[in-house]
Amino acid sequence: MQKPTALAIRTTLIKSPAHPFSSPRISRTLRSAAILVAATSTLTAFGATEYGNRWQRHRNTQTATTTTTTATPTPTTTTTTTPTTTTTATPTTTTTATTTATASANNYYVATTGSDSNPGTQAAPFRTIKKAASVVKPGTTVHVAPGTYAETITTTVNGTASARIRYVSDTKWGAKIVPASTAESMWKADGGYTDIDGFQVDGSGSSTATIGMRLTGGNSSIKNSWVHHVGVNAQCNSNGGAGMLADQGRGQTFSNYDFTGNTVHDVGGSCGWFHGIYHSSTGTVKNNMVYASGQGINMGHDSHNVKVVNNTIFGNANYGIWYGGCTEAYTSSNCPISGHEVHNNIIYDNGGGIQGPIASEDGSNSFKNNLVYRNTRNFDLSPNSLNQVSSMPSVDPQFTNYIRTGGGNYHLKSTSPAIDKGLATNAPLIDLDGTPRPRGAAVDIGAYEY
Ligand SMILES: [Ca+2]
Repeated sequence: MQKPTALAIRTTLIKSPAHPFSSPRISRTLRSAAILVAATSTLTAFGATEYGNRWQRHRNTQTATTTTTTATPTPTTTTTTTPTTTTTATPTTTTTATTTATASANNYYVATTGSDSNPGTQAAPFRTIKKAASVVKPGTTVHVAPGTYAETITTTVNGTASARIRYVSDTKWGAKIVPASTAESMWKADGGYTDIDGFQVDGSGSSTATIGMRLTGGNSSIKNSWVHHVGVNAQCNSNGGAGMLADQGRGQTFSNYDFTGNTVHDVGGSCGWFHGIYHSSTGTVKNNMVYASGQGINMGHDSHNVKVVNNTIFGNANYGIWYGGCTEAYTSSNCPISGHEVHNNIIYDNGGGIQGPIASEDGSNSFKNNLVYRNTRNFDLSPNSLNQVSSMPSVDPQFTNYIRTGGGNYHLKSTSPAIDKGLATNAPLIDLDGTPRPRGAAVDIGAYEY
């Protein structure tokens, strides 16, 4: 083995808190377990063990500590329109499938005034999302009325490509999920072809819920949701956590997850084992705002071909965007960190900017038109990846009212250098407010189009 350089050692230490699956033996065992367990539909029990093991080998490099961030919890878009029936939000296959499903769907309704002995109609709704999830079929839409739902939700029924299952908060952020048990995940979507749209998840009432929403069934999405204060009371250790998480990657049974239009903040305090959005498979991360968390957007485990586009990421204790995961469990020949497209993102005022692996990285990841500014280190990338960087000058993006801990206004000022400087390729067709994109001469950088 080549003797590591000082730079390699330094970077390994920096990335290690977020770095999963260091052992090939553990990883292979977990892969086998994943396939077996998925086949028997008992992923719930599998989740905690797998997730915990990911970080086990890196405990010795952990340096951050847990703190409780006291950010203002209400983002600027609270009063915007209901996203649930708008199918133009995501220019991916998800949108098309959702439209098809809606046209042929049966519908169930859930409200805090309902009862699980009701038939689940609009006139006589269920009381719990859990009850609705037990009766859905491919093509079903579950409409959830505003109110607080103290539930630990596991959804297991699979939709299909042409008949997705949708869980919709009929008022954006109006249906609020709060912890009801000591479960690791507050909402775990094990069924595939599932869309979760417009919910609020508030984990502040639990010290054991370390994942807000988790997708494991493949071909699924979380859209337009607000996940906050997850893991802020948890121990900062290698068990880690995330506001939103997509599991199952290369060589495993399921893939293709989309995170679009979400606001995620206060996940894990300053703990480097916690992530706003953690993606370990294929898919997209677009139009999200992620802040005041341990890390911002993390593509670990077996992530590859993830399109991370038009996100606004600020004020996270560690990296804004981190990618990698295979560098120790695999060699570059069987698990290159490949095909990531990190474009049009604002990465501002984080502990680090964009960081990736030194080895096992084939130069196919691209980092274009990102505005990376005022991070402790803006770029911490391998030579292969640095060759793929085409970024804006490192200048102030000029938010309307920047507050590091949240509660500011993260739209662009008219003089912002981010305006009209994004790439059109893979850019979402609307912005985080639902405004059509592009507006003006070209796509802007960040989650909001000026
Ligand atoms: Ca524009």
